[in-house]
Amino acid sequence: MTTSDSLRVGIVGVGMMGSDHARRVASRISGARLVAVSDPDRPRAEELASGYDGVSVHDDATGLIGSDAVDAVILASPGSAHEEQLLACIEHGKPTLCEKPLTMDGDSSLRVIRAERESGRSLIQVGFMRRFDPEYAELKRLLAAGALGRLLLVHNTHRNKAVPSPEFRSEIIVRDSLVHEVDVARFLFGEEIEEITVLRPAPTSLAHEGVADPQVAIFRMSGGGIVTTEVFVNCQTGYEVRCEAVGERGTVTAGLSQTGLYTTRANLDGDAGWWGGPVAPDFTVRFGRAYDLEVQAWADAARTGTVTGPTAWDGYASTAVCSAGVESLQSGQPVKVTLADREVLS
Ligand code: ISE
Repeated sequence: MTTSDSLRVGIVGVGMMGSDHARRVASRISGARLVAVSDPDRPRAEELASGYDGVSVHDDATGLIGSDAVDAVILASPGSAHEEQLLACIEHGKPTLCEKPLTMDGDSSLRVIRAERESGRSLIQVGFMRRFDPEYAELKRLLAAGALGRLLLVHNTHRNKAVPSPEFRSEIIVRDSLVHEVDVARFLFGEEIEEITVLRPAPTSLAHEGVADPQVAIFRMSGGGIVTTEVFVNCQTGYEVRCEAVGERGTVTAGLSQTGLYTTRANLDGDAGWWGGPVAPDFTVRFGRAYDLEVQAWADAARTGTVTGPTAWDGYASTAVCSAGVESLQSGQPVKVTLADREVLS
């Protein structure tokens, strides 16, 4: 395609994230347009398509991926469906933005990397949107410019108001939620994670029966730095995601300003007033700008046949760390992370 053609985008999976991306591609991304959707829940896909002009509905992901009317694909389906769908995207040479996790374990992620390498083209970007959040991006820029000196520690907070599905078990918290901070750690340090420990404090009574929530993860980076992360997916208040980097000569925190307006209010029930502001209800709100920047960067790169965001390797490395994390969650012990050799991977 030439750079003047607009990228015809198909979206696989139109749940919360897929429908959010559909709105984005249809209205806010330049050089791209929404042309197709698919979802196992066909009425849901039809309802979404009916809101836009010229969007076709496919019975299944394979049909959408193989369609000549689709140039590029966003995979917003569950992680367990990704391997097969990614292999189809590679086979058809379609640039793909794949929501995290890349796949559910290291071996399947490696199969995807190998297929992409064999195709001779860079096709896959993984949906680690925090890298595109203006504050996280500025934090990374400050670190790279040496403003804090050497990076020593990172402390992350990752809270969701609640997860309605009882299927969102303890392991899923690691693979689907903690995976973001796995990527943040690799991104900020520019190193791999060597060892992971996932602790289970006494759980909140508001989690589903038997679910370890909250969790506290500790990563040891290859250069010796340490990253701590609290993940708490039933915190009740809202979506709170922050990251504090501690360097030799200072600290920087991203995510404190997510509340929007600072307000003071009279308290009608008592004599003292309130100060504060709203907490974002969910990730589509908190990271709305980051998703816009992420999808724009993906579409721009796809139109020129490149990938500039997180790659399949980033997806593989984070999946491998999460598999070790699940092992640690079960044993309570630190678990070493073993990655394939990136250079000799064939
Ligand atoms: C969800 O899939 C996300 O990606 C959100 O960013 C994360 O906060 C949430 O816990 C995940 O379930």
